[in-house]
Amino acid sequence: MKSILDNRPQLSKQVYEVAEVAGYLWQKGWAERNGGNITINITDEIDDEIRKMPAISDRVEIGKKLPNLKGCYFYCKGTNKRMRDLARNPMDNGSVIRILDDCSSYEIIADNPVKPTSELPSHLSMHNFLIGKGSTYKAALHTHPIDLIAMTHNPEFLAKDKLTYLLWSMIPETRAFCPKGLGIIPYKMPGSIDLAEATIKELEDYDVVMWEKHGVCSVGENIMEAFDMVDTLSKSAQIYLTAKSMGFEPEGTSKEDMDALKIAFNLPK
Ligand code: 2HA
Ligand code: ZN
Repeated sequence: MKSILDNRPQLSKQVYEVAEVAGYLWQKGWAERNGGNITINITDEIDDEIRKMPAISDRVEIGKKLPNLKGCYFYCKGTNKRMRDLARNPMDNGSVIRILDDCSSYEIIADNPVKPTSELPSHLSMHNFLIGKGSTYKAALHTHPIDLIAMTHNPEFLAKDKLTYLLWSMIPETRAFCPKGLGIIPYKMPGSIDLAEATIKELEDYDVVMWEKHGVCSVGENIMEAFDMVDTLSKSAQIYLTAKSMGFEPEGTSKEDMDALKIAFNLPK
């Protein structure tokens, strides 16, 4: 079957990176059933031939006007599709959409009319926000990491930057590779515009945000970067939980050592 990826090595590379990460999400136990979603802004890879491709779906309302997305293209995981299937076959479990000129609707253009993720309002809001602030980030990831979600069931951890400092203090890499820390968003209905709006508000200060009792959202230059930040935070959460399960409260890196790290790595916070 003909695919939009045929003879487009750059576009293929990006989509197959998504497939690689989808496999990691499944292996980690972060992607039960259809859990989680990924979108990539592929507008830079779009040529005239793609621009002329006809729609293969009806026009669909996003539910929100997103002025920076006019004429943009995204690869999106499909709603109800499984990460473990996407890992093997990204173009049957996701599709390419074009944002229309009204900036509030989209159509699917390739390869199959697979309806995009239920979290499309949050994902597209994040991309709209990123473009608006001149960011070169192209990837948005939402996933369900067991350890990090479990931590959001403790109201004490939901105070601003409480989890950030706790997780940073478990292993120095976490502060170095997730230097803005972890934003917290109180529970909201999955897939809602409310959740989308709360998410972009937190992205002002963070690259990774927790959706209380639901999951994590992260943004990055590419999907590997977005994944690595969540993976690093999850490693810290596991160190914390392992110490607790051995019966003691982990000591955490001292304030002096944390401050020295901040200076040595020239970290923002
Ligand atoms: O795609 O994870 O939040 C399924 C979800 C919705
Ligand atoms: Zn989810």
